[in-house]
Amino acid sequence: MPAPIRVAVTGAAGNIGYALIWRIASGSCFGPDQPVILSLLEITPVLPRLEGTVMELVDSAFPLVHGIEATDDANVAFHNADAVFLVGSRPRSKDMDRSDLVAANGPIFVGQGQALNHAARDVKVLTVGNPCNTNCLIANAHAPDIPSTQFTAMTRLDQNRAHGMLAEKAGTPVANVHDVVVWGNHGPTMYPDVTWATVNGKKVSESYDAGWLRGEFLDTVSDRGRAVIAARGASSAASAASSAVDHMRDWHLGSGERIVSMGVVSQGQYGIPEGLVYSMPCRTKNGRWEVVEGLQVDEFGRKKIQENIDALQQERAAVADLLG
Ligand code: NAX
Repeated sequence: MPAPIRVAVTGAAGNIGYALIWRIASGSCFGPDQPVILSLLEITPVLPRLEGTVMELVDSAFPLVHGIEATDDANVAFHNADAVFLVGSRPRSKDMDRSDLVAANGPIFVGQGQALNHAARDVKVLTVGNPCNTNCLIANAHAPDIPSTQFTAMTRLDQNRAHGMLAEKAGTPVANVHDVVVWGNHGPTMYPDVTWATVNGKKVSESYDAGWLRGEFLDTVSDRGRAVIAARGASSAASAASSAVDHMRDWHLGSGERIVSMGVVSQGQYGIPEGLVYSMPCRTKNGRWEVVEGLQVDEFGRKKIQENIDALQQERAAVADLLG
Protein backbone atom coordinates (compact mmCIF):
# COMPACT_ATOMS: atom_id res chain seq x y z
CA MET A 1 0.00 0.00 0.00
CA PRO A 2 1.40 3.47 -0.88
CA ALA A 3 2.23 6.04 1.82
CA PRO A 4 -0.75 8.20 2.84
CA ILE A 5 -1.24 11.52 1.11
CA ARG A 6 -2.40 14.63 2.97
CA VAL A 7 -5.69 16.06 1.78
CA ALA A 8 -6.98 19.37 3.14
CA VAL A 9 -10.60 20.52 2.90
CA THR A 10 -11.63 24.04 3.91
CA GLY A 11 -15.19 24.78 4.98
CA ALA A 12 -15.18 21.18 6.16
CA ALA A 13 -18.27 21.51 8.35
CA GLY A 14 -20.33 23.02 5.54
CA ASN A 15 -22.77 21.38 3.17
CA ILE A 16 -20.32 20.56 0.38
CA GLY A 17 -17.75 19.42 2.94
CA TYR A 18 -20.24 16.98 4.44
CA ALA A 19 -20.65 15.23 1.09
CA LEU A 20 -17.07 15.66 -0.13
CA ILE A 21 -15.10 14.31 2.80
CA TRP A 22 -16.93 10.98 2.74
CA ARG A 23 -16.14 10.46 -0.94
CA ILE A 24 -12.45 11.23 -0.35
CA ALA A 25 -12.39 8.92 2.66
CA SER A 26 -13.99 6.07 0.71
CA GLY A 27 -11.31 6.07 -2.00
CA SER A 28 -13.52 7.53 -4.76
CA CYS A 29 -11.16 10.42 -5.30
CA PHE A 30 -7.57 9.21 -5.02
CA GLY A 31 -8.18 5.54 -5.72
CA PRO A 32 -9.16 2.47 -3.74
CA ASP A 33 -5.58 1.73 -2.58
CA GLN A 34 -4.48 5.24 -1.63
CA PRO A 35 -4.58 6.02 2.12
CA VAL A 36 -5.31 9.61 3.10
CA ILE A 37 -4.73 11.85 6.08
CA LEU A 38 -7.62 14.31 6.23
CA SER A 39 -6.90 17.83 7.33
CA LEU A 40 -10.08 19.78 7.96
CA LEU A 41 -10.22 23.57 8.24
CA GLU A 42 -13.05 25.67 9.64
CA ILE A 43 -13.44 29.12 11.14
CA THR A 44 -13.14 29.18 14.94
CA PRO A 45 -16.87 29.49 15.81
CA VAL A 46 -17.64 26.43 13.71
CA LEU A 47 -15.04 24.14 15.29
CA PRO A 48 -17.60 22.48 17.62
CA ARG A 49 -19.71 21.53 14.61
CA LEU A 50 -16.60 20.26 12.83
CA GLU A 51 -15.96 18.07 15.87
CA GLY A 52 -19.27 16.36 15.08
CA THR A 53 -18.11 15.76 11.51
CA VAL A 54 -14.89 14.22 12.85
CA MET A 55 -16.88 11.93 15.17
CA GLU A 56 -18.97 10.72 12.28
CA LEU A 57 -15.87 10.13 10.18
CA VAL A 58 -14.38 8.00 12.93
CA ASP A 59 -17.69 6.16 13.19
CA SER A 60 -17.62 5.44 9.46
CA ALA A 61 -14.44 3.35 9.96
CA PHE A 62 -12.90 3.96 6.55
CA PRO A 63 -9.89 1.68 6.10
CA LEU A 64 -8.14 4.26 3.89
CA VAL A 65 -8.26 7.03 6.48
CA HIS A 66 -4.93 7.07 8.30
CA GLY A 67 -5.52 10.26 10.26
CA ILE A 68 -8.00 13.10 10.81
CA GLU A 69 -6.97 16.56 11.94
CA ALA A 70 -9.31 19.49 12.58
CA THR A 71 -8.08 23.06 12.92
CA ASP A 72 -8.92 26.75 12.47
CA ASP A 73 -5.36 27.57 11.34
CA ALA A 74 -4.78 27.42 7.57
CA ASN A 75 -1.01 27.08 8.07
CA VAL A 76 -1.61 23.90 10.05
CA ALA A 77 -4.28 22.59 7.69
CA PHE A 78 -2.14 23.03 4.57
CA HIS A 79 1.14 21.79 6.04
CA ASN A 80 2.72 19.44 3.47
CA ALA A 81 -0.65 19.00 1.78
CA ASP A 82 -0.72 17.02 -1.47
CA ALA A 83 -4.22 18.12 -2.40
CA VAL A 84 -6.33 21.02 -1.16
CA PHE A 85 -10.02 21.65 -1.74
CA LEU A 86 -10.75 25.35 -1.14
CA VAL A 87 -14.45 25.11 -0.39
CA GLY A 88 -14.87 27.36 2.66
CA SER A 89 -16.67 30.60 1.86
CA ARG A 90 -20.23 31.89 1.77
CA PRO A 91 -22.61 30.40 -0.77
CA ARG A 92 -24.75 32.82 -2.74
CA SER A 93 -28.15 33.38 -1.18
CA LYS A 94 -31.29 34.33 -3.09
CA ASP A 95 -30.74 38.08 -2.60
CA MET A 96 -27.02 38.15 -3.55
CA ASP A 97 -25.61 38.90 -6.97
CA ARG A 98 -22.15 38.07 -8.19
CA SER A 99 -20.50 41.30 -7.08
CA ASP A 100 -21.79 40.73 -3.50
CA LEU A 101 -20.21 37.29 -3.62
CA VAL A 102 -16.86 38.62 -4.87
CA ALA A 103 -16.79 41.18 -2.05
CA ALA A 104 -17.81 38.67 0.63
CA ASN A 105 -15.45 35.86 -0.28
CA GLY A 106 -12.40 37.37 -1.99
CA PRO A 107 -10.52 38.27 1.23
CA ILE A 108 -10.64 34.65 2.46
CA PHE A 109 -8.45 33.60 -0.45
CA VAL A 110 -5.73 36.15 0.31
CA GLY A 111 -4.98 34.46 3.63
CA GLN A 112 -5.36 30.98 2.24
CA GLY A 113 -3.01 31.70 -0.68
CA GLN A 114 -0.42 32.98 1.81
CA ALA A 115 -0.88 29.92 4.00
CA LEU A 116 -0.46 27.61 1.01
CA ASN A 117 2.72 29.40 0.01
CA HIS A 118 4.05 28.97 3.52
CA ALA A 119 2.94 25.40 4.14
CA ALA A 120 2.75 23.43 0.90
CA ARG A 121 4.83 22.82 -2.21
CA ASP A 122 3.90 20.01 -4.58
CA VAL A 123 0.20 20.53 -4.08
CA LYS A 124 -2.88 20.33 -6.26
CA VAL A 125 -5.34 23.11 -5.39
CA LEU A 126 -9.00 23.01 -6.45
CA THR A 127 -11.00 26.17 -5.75
CA VAL A 128 -14.71 25.50 -5.26
CA GLY A 129 -15.81 28.48 -3.15
CA ASN A 130 -17.45 31.10 -5.36
CA PRO A 131 -16.71 33.07 -7.39
CA CYS A 132 -14.27 30.23 -7.87
CA ASN A 133 -12.29 31.46 -10.91
CA THR A 134 -11.54 34.78 -9.26
CA ASN A 135 -10.94 33.27 -5.82
CA CYS A 136 -8.43 30.94 -7.45
CA LEU A 137 -6.75 33.93 -9.07
CA ILE A 138 -6.49 35.62 -5.66
CA ALA A 139 -5.06 32.53 -3.92
CA ASN A 140 -2.56 32.02 -6.75
CA ALA A 141 -1.44 35.66 -6.51
CA HIS A 142 -0.51 35.13 -2.87
CA ALA A 143 1.43 31.91 -3.43
CA PRO A 144 4.33 33.01 -5.62
CA ASP A 145 6.46 29.99 -4.72
CA ILE A 146 3.92 27.47 -6.00
CA PRO A 147 3.65 27.11 -9.80
CA SER A 148 0.38 28.55 -11.07
CA THR A 149 -0.29 25.26 -12.88
CA GLN A 150 -1.11 23.87 -9.43
CA PHE A 151 -4.08 26.24 -8.97
CA THR A 152 -7.38 25.31 -10.59
CA ALA A 153 -11.05 26.27 -10.30
CA MET A 154 -14.08 24.03 -10.57
CA THR A 155 -16.23 24.11 -13.69
CA ARG A 156 -16.66 20.35 -13.70
CA LEU A 157 -20.12 20.75 -12.17
CA ASP A 158 -21.13 22.72 -15.26
CA GLN A 159 -19.73 20.02 -17.53
CA ASN A 160 -21.51 17.34 -15.52
CA ARG A 161 -24.77 19.32 -15.64
CA ALA A 162 -24.44 19.55 -19.44
CA HIS A 163 -23.70 15.84 -19.76
CA GLY A 164 -26.62 15.01 -17.47
CA MET A 165 -29.02 17.11 -19.49
CA LEU A 166 -27.94 15.67 -22.85
CA ALA A 167 -28.24 12.14 -21.47
CA GLU A 168 -31.70 12.82 -20.04
CA LYS A 169 -32.92 14.27 -23.33
CA ALA A 170 -31.57 11.29 -25.31
CA GLY A 171 -32.83 8.75 -22.76
CA THR A 172 -29.38 7.20 -22.44
CA PRO A 173 -27.03 6.68 -19.48
CA VAL A 174 -24.68 9.61 -18.95
CA ALA A 175 -21.72 7.27 -19.50
CA ASN A 176 -22.60 7.51 -23.22
CA VAL A 177 -22.06 11.28 -23.28
CA HIS A 178 -18.57 12.69 -23.80
CA ASP A 179 -16.58 15.85 -24.28
CA VAL A 180 -18.78 18.87 -23.68
CA VAL A 181 -16.32 21.72 -23.19
CA VAL A 182 -17.15 24.41 -20.65
CA TRP A 183 -15.46 27.68 -21.51
CA GLY A 184 -14.88 30.56 -19.15
CA ASN A 185 -16.33 31.49 -15.83
CA HIS A 186 -18.31 29.41 -13.36
CA GLY A 187 -21.00 32.06 -13.62
CA PRO A 188 -23.91 33.05 -15.84
CA THR A 189 -21.78 33.68 -18.97
CA MET A 190 -20.22 30.18 -18.86
CA TYR A 191 -20.46 28.44 -22.24
CA PRO A 192 -21.07 24.68 -22.48
CA ASP A 193 -19.85 24.01 -26.03
CA VAL A 194 -21.09 20.81 -27.68
CA THR A 195 -19.07 21.15 -30.90
CA TRP A 196 -16.87 18.12 -30.10
CA ALA A 197 -19.33 16.29 -27.86
CA THR A 198 -20.80 12.90 -28.66
CA VAL A 199 -23.82 10.95 -27.45
CA ASN A 200 -23.93 7.21 -28.13
CA GLY A 201 -20.95 7.70 -30.46
CA LYS A 202 -22.74 10.30 -32.62
CA LYS A 203 -21.97 13.99 -32.76
CA VAL A 204 -24.29 15.99 -30.51
CA SER A 205 -24.84 18.53 -33.30
CA GLU A 206 -26.34 15.73 -35.45
CA SER A 207 -28.47 14.28 -32.66
CA TYR A 208 -30.29 17.30 -31.21
CA ASP A 209 -32.18 20.25 -32.57
CA ALA A 210 -29.79 23.20 -33.14
CA GLY A 211 -32.33 25.67 -31.72
CA TRP A 212 -32.64 23.63 -28.52
CA LEU A 213 -28.83 23.37 -28.19
CA ARG A 214 -28.35 27.14 -28.45
CA GLY A 215 -31.48 28.02 -26.49
CA GLU A 216 -32.98 25.92 -23.71
CA PHE A 217 -29.89 23.76 -23.28
CA LEU A 218 -27.51 26.69 -22.77
CA ASP A 219 -29.92 28.60 -20.56
CA THR A 220 -30.72 25.60 -18.37
CA VAL A 221 -27.09 24.63 -17.82
CA SER A 222 -25.96 28.14 -17.01
CA ASP A 223 -28.97 28.82 -14.74
CA ARG A 224 -28.95 25.43 -13.01
CA GLY A 225 -27.31 26.70 -9.82
CA ARG A 226 -30.04 29.29 -9.35
CA ALA A 227 -32.75 26.70 -10.11
CA VAL A 228 -31.35 24.36 -7.45
CA ILE A 229 -31.32 27.22 -4.91
CA ALA A 230 -34.94 28.04 -5.78
CA ALA A 231 -36.03 24.41 -5.41
CA ARG A 232 -33.93 23.35 -2.42
CA GLY A 233 -33.59 26.65 -0.61
CA ALA A 234 -29.85 25.96 -0.53
CA SER A 235 -27.12 25.86 -3.14
CA SER A 236 -25.94 22.68 -4.87
CA ALA A 237 -23.98 20.60 -2.40
CA ALA A 238 -23.91 16.87 -3.21
CA SER A 239 -23.50 17.49 -6.94
CA ALA A 240 -20.78 20.06 -6.24
CA ALA A 241 -18.94 17.61 -3.99
CA SER A 242 -19.25 14.88 -6.59
CA SER A 243 -17.89 17.16 -9.30
CA ALA A 244 -14.99 18.20 -7.06
CA VAL A 245 -14.15 14.52 -6.69
CA ASP A 246 -14.33 14.08 -10.47
CA HIS A 247 -12.02 17.05 -11.05
CA MET A 248 -9.41 16.00 -8.51
CA ARG A 249 -9.63 12.28 -9.39
CA ASP A 250 -8.98 12.97 -13.06
CA TRP A 251 -6.11 15.34 -12.21
CA HIS A 252 -4.56 12.77 -9.88
CA LEU A 253 -5.26 9.57 -11.80
CA GLY A 254 -5.59 10.80 -15.41
CA SER A 255 -8.47 11.49 -17.76
CA GLY A 256 -7.39 9.21 -20.61
CA GLU A 257 -8.80 10.49 -23.90
CA ARG A 258 -11.78 12.20 -22.27
CA ILE A 259 -11.90 16.00 -22.38
CA VAL A 260 -12.38 17.49 -18.92
CA SER A 261 -13.23 21.12 -18.24
CA MET A 262 -10.99 22.79 -15.68
CA GLY A 263 -10.54 26.41 -14.70
CA VAL A 264 -6.80 26.89 -15.21
CA VAL A 265 -4.44 29.84 -15.42
CA SER A 266 -4.38 30.81 -19.09
CA GLN A 267 -1.10 30.88 -20.92
CA GLY A 268 -2.77 32.58 -23.86
CA GLN A 269 -4.44 29.53 -25.42
CA TYR A 270 -7.45 30.29 -27.66
CA GLY A 271 -6.71 34.02 -27.37
CA ILE A 272 -7.58 34.05 -23.66
CA PRO A 273 -5.44 36.67 -21.93
CA GLU A 274 -2.54 35.26 -19.99
CA GLY A 275 -3.10 34.95 -16.27
CA LEU A 276 -6.93 34.76 -16.25
CA VAL A 277 -8.32 31.67 -14.51
CA TYR A 278 -10.48 30.39 -17.34
CA SER A 279 -12.22 27.07 -17.96
CA MET A 280 -10.78 25.27 -20.96
CA PRO A 281 -10.75 21.79 -22.47
CA CYS A 282 -8.04 19.76 -20.72
CA ARG A 283 -6.62 16.27 -20.58
CA THR A 284 -4.69 15.02 -17.58
CA LYS A 285 -1.87 12.52 -17.28
CA ASN A 286 0.74 11.71 -14.62
CA GLY A 287 -0.69 14.29 -12.24
CA ARG A 288 -0.50 17.14 -14.76
CA TRP A 289 -3.13 18.84 -16.91
CA GLU A 290 -2.71 20.11 -20.44
CA VAL A 291 -5.05 22.30 -22.44
CA VAL A 292 -6.35 20.50 -25.53
CA GLU A 293 -5.24 22.87 -28.24
CA GLY A 294 -6.20 23.19 -31.89
CA LEU A 295 -9.98 22.76 -31.56
CA GLN A 296 -11.73 24.81 -34.24
CA VAL A 297 -14.06 27.22 -32.44
CA ASP A 298 -16.95 28.57 -34.54
CA GLU A 299 -18.10 32.17 -34.62
CA PHE A 300 -20.79 31.67 -31.97
CA GLY A 301 -18.18 30.05 -29.72
CA ARG A 302 -15.72 32.92 -30.23
CA LYS A 303 -18.41 35.36 -29.15
CA LYS A 304 -19.15 33.34 -26.03
CA ILE A 305 -15.44 32.97 -25.23
CA GLN A 306 -15.09 36.75 -25.47
CA GLU A 307 -18.11 37.30 -23.18
CA ASN A 308 -16.37 35.19 -20.57
CA ILE A 309 -13.08 37.03 -21.01
CA ASP A 310 -14.97 40.29 -20.42
CA ALA A 311 -16.76 38.90 -17.34
CA LEU A 312 -13.57 37.55 -15.79
CA GLN A 313 -11.63 40.73 -16.52
CA GLN A 314 -14.38 42.69 -14.76
CA GLU A 315 -14.20 40.36 -11.75
CA ARG A 316 -10.42 40.71 -11.73
CA ALA A 317 -10.71 44.50 -11.78
CA ALA A 318 -13.18 44.36 -8.88
CA VAL A 319 -10.63 42.53 -6.70
CA ALA A 320 -7.54 44.41 -7.90
CA ASP A 321 -6.76 45.48 -4.33
CA LEU A 322 -6.69 41.81 -3.23
CA LEU A 323 -4.19 40.71 -5.86
CA GLY A 324 -1.18 42.14 -4.02
P1 NAX B 1 -21.79 26.23 3.55
O1 NAX B 1 -22.15 27.60 4.05
O2 NAX B 1 -22.67 25.10 3.88
O3 NAX B 1 -20.34 25.88 4.07
C1 NAX B 1 -19.28 26.75 3.93
C2 NAX B 1 -18.38 26.52 5.13
O4 NAX B 1 -17.21 27.31 4.94
C3 NAX B 1 -19.02 26.96 6.45
O5 NAX B 1 -19.01 25.87 7.36
C4 NAX B 1 -18.14 28.11 6.92
O6 NAX B 1 -17.97 28.14 8.32
C5 NAX B 1 -16.83 27.75 6.22
N1 NAX B 1 -15.92 28.90 6.06
C6 NAX B 1 -16.23 30.19 5.83
N2 NAX B 1 -15.11 30.93 5.79
C7 NAX B 1 -14.08 30.07 5.98
C8 NAX B 1 -12.68 30.24 6.06
N3 NAX B 1 -12.12 31.44 5.95
N4 NAX B 1 -11.91 29.14 6.26
C9 NAX B 1 -12.46 27.94 6.39
N5 NAX B 1 -13.79 27.71 6.35
C10 NAX B 1 -14.58 28.78 6.13
O7 NAX B 1 -21.55 26.38 1.97
P2 NAX B 1 -21.43 25.21 0.89
O8 NAX B 1 -22.79 24.89 0.40
O9 NAX B 1 -20.58 24.13 1.43
O10 NAX B 1 -20.69 26.01 -0.30
C11 NAX B 1 -19.34 26.40 -0.19
C12 NAX B 1 -18.91 27.24 -1.39
O11 NAX B 1 -19.00 26.49 -2.60
C13 NAX B 1 -19.77 28.48 -1.63
O12 NAX B 1 -18.93 29.58 -1.94
C14 NAX B 1 -20.59 28.09 -2.84
O13 NAX B 1 -21.03 29.22 -3.56
C15 NAX B 1 -19.58 27.29 -3.61
N6 NAX B 1 -20.11 26.46 -4.70
C16 NAX B 1 -19.33 26.28 -5.80
C17 NAX B 1 -19.73 25.53 -6.89
C18 NAX B 1 -18.86 25.38 -8.10
O14 NAX B 1 -19.28 24.72 -9.05
N7 NAX B 1 -17.65 25.93 -8.15
C19 NAX B 1 -21.08 24.90 -6.90
C20 NAX B 1 -21.68 24.75 -5.54
C21 NAX B 1 -21.46 25.92 -4.62
O15 NAX B 1 -22.32 26.97 -5.01
